[in-house]
Amino acid sequence: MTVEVERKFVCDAEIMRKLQDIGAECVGEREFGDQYFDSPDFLLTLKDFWLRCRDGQWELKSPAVSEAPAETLCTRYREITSLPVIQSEVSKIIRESNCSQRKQIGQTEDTPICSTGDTKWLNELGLVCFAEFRTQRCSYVLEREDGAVRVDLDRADFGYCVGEIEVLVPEGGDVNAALQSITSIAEQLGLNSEKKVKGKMDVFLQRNRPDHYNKLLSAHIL
Ligand code: V4E
Repeated sequence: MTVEVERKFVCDAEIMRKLQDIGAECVGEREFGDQYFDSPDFLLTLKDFWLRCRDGQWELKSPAVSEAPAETLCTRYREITSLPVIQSEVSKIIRESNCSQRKQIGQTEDTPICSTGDTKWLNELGLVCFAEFRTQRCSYVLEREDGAVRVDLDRADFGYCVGEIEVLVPEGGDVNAALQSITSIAEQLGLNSEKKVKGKMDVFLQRNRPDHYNKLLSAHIL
């Protein structure tokens, strides 16, 4: 389990030059496809849980609890990539939320929900894909005394571009140090906007799933 500490930023035409100027090394470009899943009544995302399959690789992001002070421009999410752990966490949330309905249709707490089938577990938990898009990503790495910082420049296939400065902190690691590294790199890159920048999902939902988007806005998730 790791914690992803991240700050998004608006990419301008100069960003690649600025990254080179501060010593960031381009480590490659790739394209990937994401599918995000939730129940039709948004049980996961309304709890700020994001279940994703990226080119066959599953990941669950959920809000990280840490002692580092709240900071509006950076997000912190716990990342889980083990499918059995993901299935167990997601089952728990769905079961807790649906407890009474499930009992009415004859299922009990002991009913096994996850099975080995490829996507059978999604059907069994009533999860559906609510967002699907592809991203072209150009990645840079900046080696610092306190560790490596990654900067990704993303272009989604629905025409939205966003940059991210990201540090992965191992379990129990120093989230504060990660926040400081990110802030220092943002300053070096001349990112002085105090406004939170929208992620790809924010823009995707706003354009394609306004009901879902408005529910998440009302719940202060986005
Ligand atoms: C956590 C989250 C979502 C899941 C996707 O996260 P994100 O880091 O935006 O996407 P991506 O493609 O860069 O993933 P990576 O390659 O880093 O794993 S979708 C919405 N959220 C919540 C969220 C939020 N509330 N505010 C901001 C600024 N970002 C994300």
